Amino acid sequence: MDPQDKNASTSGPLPTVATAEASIKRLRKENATLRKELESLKTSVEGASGIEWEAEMDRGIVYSDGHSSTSALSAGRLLKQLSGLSKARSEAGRIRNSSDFSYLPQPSSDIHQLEADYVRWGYCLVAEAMSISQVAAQVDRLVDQAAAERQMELEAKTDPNGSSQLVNNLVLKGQIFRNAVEFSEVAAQKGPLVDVLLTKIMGEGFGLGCAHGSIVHQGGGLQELHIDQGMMPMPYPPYPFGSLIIWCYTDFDLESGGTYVVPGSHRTASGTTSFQPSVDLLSLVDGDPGLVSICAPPGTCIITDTRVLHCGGKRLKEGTRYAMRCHYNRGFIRALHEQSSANIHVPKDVYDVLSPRMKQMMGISVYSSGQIGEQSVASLGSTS
Ligand SMILES: O=C(O)CCC(=O)C(=O)O
Ligand SMILES: [Fe+2]
Repeated sequence: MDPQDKNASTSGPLPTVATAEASIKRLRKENATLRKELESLKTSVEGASGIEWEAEMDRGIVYSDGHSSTSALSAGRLLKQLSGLSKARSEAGRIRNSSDFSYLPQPSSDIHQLEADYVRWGYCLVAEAMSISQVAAQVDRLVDQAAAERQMELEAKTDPNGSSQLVNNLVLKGQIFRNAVEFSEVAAQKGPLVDVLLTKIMGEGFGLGCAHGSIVHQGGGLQELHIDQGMMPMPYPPYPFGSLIIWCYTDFDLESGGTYVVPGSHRTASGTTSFQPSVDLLSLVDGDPGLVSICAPPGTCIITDTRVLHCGGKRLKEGTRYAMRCHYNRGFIRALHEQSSANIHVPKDVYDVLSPRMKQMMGISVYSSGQIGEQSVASLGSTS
């Protein structure tokens, strides 16, 4: 050992450096102990639930809710608890503007704020996502298309008294809408920011479920409270399957028929999805802040988690609420939605101008975001 350096701040003899062999031996031993510990911590899947194979085989093919052939409607059965509630609350004046609550999402361009709002409340509001002139161009085309569909008596009505109209399959009805659907800055100045957020939510290569124009006149627009992944069999994993986004073309608030939402009804802080087979949905609706109407100026893009309880709001005042609603799904989920038939027939003149991304979003081209699953195992290398 070298003589001790008297200038060193340490006192006493310097430690002896172990030889490489001794270190390797010690680390090998430590490694073996840790591996053993890990093994003992792994719980066996077998026998964990106490359910016997015989009984399970006897039950046959059933989902957890016991309705095999209609399990995709399991959320619907639960939502029956809330049937008529949005109407009753609207008539009783029990729905408040989201702007009454300073802690609820406000329009923002700050990605950290937007992500925080989305995580905490199940939605966020991208400020000035479309400019006023971009909104005007979209509304012009939508109004035109809606009039043509009425004239041909082909319009989709969502209220029996004609107080609203849906213009389905917008991707087939104009480049201006396709540009918005694929977040081009030509149609939406903050489209790229919306794209980044949706990619964070659903992963790369997410697809389009539907894109439609929503036209709501006075007295129209009210829907039953629902979640947008209701067609998925329960129980749900701790993440959303998709995201509905709403491009606000006109003002959103209680009087205008702004979307009703139960902020925070999508998940708990620990990440569990609130919407479970045993959940008391009314207690979710009556929590804090309860049922509110989203307030946002024209040009805002509302991004929602498909697990959050919400519904179309009733327009109380004169005039018309215009919006475009686009539902996106994780890439492996087939691009379809109850209101969309966009992929059943794509006219050749439209097909010819679809961008590669639009085709991918519509499920027309192969979904593959590179290496997936078993294909990528080799690239992981050895873990031992
Ligand atoms: O238009 C709205 O405000 C909400 C619509 C909605 O919830 C839906 O289409 O799933
Ligand atoms: Fe919805």
